[in-house]
Amino acid sequence: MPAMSALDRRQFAAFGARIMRSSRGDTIFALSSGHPPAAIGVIRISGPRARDALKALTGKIPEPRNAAFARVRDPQSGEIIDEALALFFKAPSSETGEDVVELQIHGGRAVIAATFAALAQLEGLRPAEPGEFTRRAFENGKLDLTRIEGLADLIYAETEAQRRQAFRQLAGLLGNRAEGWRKRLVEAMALVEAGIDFSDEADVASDVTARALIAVRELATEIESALADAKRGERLREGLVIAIAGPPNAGKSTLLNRIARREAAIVSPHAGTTRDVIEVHLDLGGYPVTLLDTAGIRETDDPVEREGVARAKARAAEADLVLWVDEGDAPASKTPNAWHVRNKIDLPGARAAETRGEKSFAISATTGAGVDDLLKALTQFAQETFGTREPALVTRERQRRLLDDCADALRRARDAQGEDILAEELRAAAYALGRLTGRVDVEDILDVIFRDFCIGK
Ligand SMILES: Nc1nc2c(ncn2[C@@H]2O[C@H](COP(=O)(O)OP(=O)(O)OP(=O)(O)O)[C@@H](O)[C@H]2O)c(=O)[nH]1
Ligand SMILES: [Mg+2]
Repeated sequence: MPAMSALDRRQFAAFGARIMRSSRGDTIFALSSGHPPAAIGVIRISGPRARDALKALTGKIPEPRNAAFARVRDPQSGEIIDEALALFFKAPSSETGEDVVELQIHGGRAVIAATFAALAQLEGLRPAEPGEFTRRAFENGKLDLTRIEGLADLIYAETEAQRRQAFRQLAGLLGNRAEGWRKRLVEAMALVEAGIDFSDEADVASDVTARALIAVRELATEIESALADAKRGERLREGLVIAIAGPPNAGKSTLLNRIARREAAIVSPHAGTTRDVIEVHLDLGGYPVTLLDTAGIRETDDPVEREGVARAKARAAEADLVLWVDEGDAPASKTPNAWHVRNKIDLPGARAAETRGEKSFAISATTGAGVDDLLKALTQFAQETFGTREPALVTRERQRRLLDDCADALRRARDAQGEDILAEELRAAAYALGRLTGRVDVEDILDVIFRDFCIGK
């Protein structure tokens, strides 16, 4: 290896310092509640000096998990900053697995600033970096990666269905399944390894290998069926996309505004008003929906409008559903996932709705006639997309990729020629599951299992 240059060394030292800074030795603090001002502000402190910090600021340590009234003082001047509720959680029974203090103070900017300043004076304390509390919870084995993803989704959940899905993930729906799969996989690996050990006794070897292969087939089937879910978990996280498209001046923007109950898009009698794609977020019966208003589709020489039309077509092509709005009863656009919405039925001469094979609606975006029926049908569409089957296990692309890797390795294991290759594919499968939860070092587990296996056998 070539010698390090001075620059390399400096970078290396800086890297080391960063690692040291984020090391477990530090005690961190942060405002865990929302932006001030608010009635209450919750400051969390985590780390080996959390207890000392509480003592320094309030002069007392309440019984673990019991709330106590406390006066928060500046430790240098002794001046009272605020009156608070203090809680102490003793390691490892805390959110992060370390000693944790929660101070509930008044949520004013100056109160929080003064408390932060008091904490920063204390030795060994520093403000937390984003996500650092959760990171410590992970490092201390409190939460695996799938639960952390559930936690993040719970914080960002906007609708009931999203909240339920996020909560299931936080409670360990996928994490527990993956852990169970990994244990069975490790058992199969132990069998294969035993087969290799007994390779001079042919019947014993083929018997244990056959048992391992049965387990591999079962696992492959279960993981494949978890993956065959039409990606509804990911879709629920992201929400359904419904695009309003159609010729210019059909009343697309008027319809969007009526459904959104606000003037999100500009409406005008000029054809070609909407250029950019306008998005509004809706909660339809608990399901998240992004409704798009797009430029009226027509041939045009105006370069800006042409770009708008190109965007409209692209977004409509990617949408889960297109509402094709026009003024006649021309069939919906060729897209298979389009519903036909005939608008302006309030105008004299407009004919009554005609029912056809496809979904078809007759509305007036201006008066609102027929819009409730359209919304009911959209809600039902969302329900059918998300809600009819059992909850999805996979809710993120990352999880799907790793389960795909695992299933691929299991399929290769199934067809492997020879125990060595079989063992290697099972190791790859276990590695993918280990990365999914992030909780275990696969190699460590193997060492333990094999040691036990040899002693026990
Ligand atoms: N009578 C009647 N007029 C409507 C109705 N819906 C929209 N309009 C009118 O039709 C005109 C065009 O409406 P917009 O909502 O801007 O139409 P658009 O489809 O978004 O048009 P572009 O953005 O140009 O493609 C406006 O003058 C609206 O007031 C309706 O249901 N009844
Ligand atoms: Mg428009």
